[in-house]
Amino acid sequence: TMPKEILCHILSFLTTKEAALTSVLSKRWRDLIAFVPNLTFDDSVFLNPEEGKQNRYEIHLSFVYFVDRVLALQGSNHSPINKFSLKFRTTFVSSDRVDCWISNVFARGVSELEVRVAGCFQLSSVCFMSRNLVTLKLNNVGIDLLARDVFLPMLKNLHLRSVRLFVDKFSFRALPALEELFLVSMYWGDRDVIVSNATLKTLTIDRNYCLGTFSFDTPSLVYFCYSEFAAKDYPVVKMEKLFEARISLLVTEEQIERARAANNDLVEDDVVLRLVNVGNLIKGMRNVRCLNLSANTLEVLSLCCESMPVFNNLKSLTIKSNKSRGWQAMPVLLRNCPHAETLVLEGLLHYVTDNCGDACDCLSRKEKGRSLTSCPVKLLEIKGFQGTSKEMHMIKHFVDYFPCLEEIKIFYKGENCPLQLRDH
Ligand SMILES: *[C@@H]1O[C@H](CO)[C@@H](O)[C@H](O)[C@H]1NC(C)=O
Ligand SMILES: *[C@@H]1O[C@H](CO)[C@@H](O)[C@H](O)[C@H]1NC(C)=O
Ligand SMILES: *[C@@H]1O[C@H](CO)[C@@H](O)[C@H](O)[C@H]1NC(C)=O
Ligand SMILES: CC(=O)N[C@H]1CO[C@H](CO)[C@@H](O)[C@@H]1O
Repeated sequence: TMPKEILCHILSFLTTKEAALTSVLSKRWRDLIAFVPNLTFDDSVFLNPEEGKQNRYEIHLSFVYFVDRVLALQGSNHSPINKFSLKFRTTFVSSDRVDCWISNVFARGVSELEVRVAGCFQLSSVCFMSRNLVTLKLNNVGIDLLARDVFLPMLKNLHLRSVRLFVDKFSFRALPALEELFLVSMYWGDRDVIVSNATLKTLTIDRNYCLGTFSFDTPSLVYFCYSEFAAKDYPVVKMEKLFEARISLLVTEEQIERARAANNDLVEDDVVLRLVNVGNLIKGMRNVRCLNLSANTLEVLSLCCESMPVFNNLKSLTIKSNKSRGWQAMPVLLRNCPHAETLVLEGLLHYVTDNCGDACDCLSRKEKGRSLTSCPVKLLEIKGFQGTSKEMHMIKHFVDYFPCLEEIKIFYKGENCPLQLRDH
């Protein structure tokens, strides 16, 4: 028979309920549940809606008792624990009970904690006090937190999704080992958000609600993913070590209209000013090597052409196109990437504007293709090709004007392999 460690390892892949069910099989398996180092409790296993019993009070309570029992069993065996994951939607779990469970696993040196709740749940600050915790993932909880309650000296990964943080003055300073931070669907109101940490390497900001400013004092940041409505401004952006950035601004149709109508008189316009300030974010990213911009972002950058930095380290540029978004900023962007080697265009069709003629052949121009002739791109990848003659003309134009082009890869819409082009 298999050694105990291997059996426990296998059990770690199951949710704890399934693991506990296996304990029905034999006394040996039953004893093993006490030693499983990764615990995943998910009440959907208990509240199975198919059986129409999700409303029965005992069923809800049985989840709570089950967690209690497994933890008690493990505690009395002094077994080590790596991971504790708790997912529930029942409203029969009290905040005190969850605190007890968390304290229990913290005392046993757990390194990963995940709490995911459907609905509202108020968590105490207990989960921000652990000497051993390396990964903390919170989803859909509210926490009242004082900066002095934060003690996570080992924490490397922090994922906060829909977490309502009520803090006096939260800064990530209290997390000296932090390397990875996810801020998703957070509600910041009109506060100014500052992400400041010398050790942070990976930062993902996704669909937060933030009307104030965003600052990034993150000198070690390597990967930055930003998918967000424009903040009021970006007063500090320090990302000197940035390797890859994916910027996907969220904009409303109204913002696009105001941006297109904008002229110098309108810079008082708050909406336009926000979009102009996106330039401050882009400026801070000037050392990036791989830059990936969405169609909205490229459109917004048409308001930031004046402040566009020179991307001296940039080797690879990816642009997603959309037929209702313009390429107005494309010429200045290409001119400001003096060492780009790869250009990936995810779609070619775009909204025609005055200046795109500097890059493509939408409008006939005297100085046709001007911005391409200084661009050292060697590899051009075109994705989502639809085979229209407009696209064909554009590709021919690129071939004519990019002076260093060595290779073109064209991918048909929905295909992962490039088209095989025959030599003529
Ligand atoms: C158990 O948890 C640890 C710590 O989070 C993790 O490194 C490991 O891969 C997990 N093992 C399994 C089988 O899920
Ligand atoms: C660019 O980013 C989008 C999502 O943000 C992703 O789907 C795409 O694969 C990225 N492209 C490259 C070349 O990294
Ligand atoms: C293009 O942009 C419009 C408007 O934002 C959006 O509805 C549409 O899904 C986008 N198309 C693609 C292919 O991304
Ligand atoms: C800038 C900043 O707040 N840095 C914090 C995050 O990481 C370092 C690691 O040494 C801490 O010392 C800082 O408090």
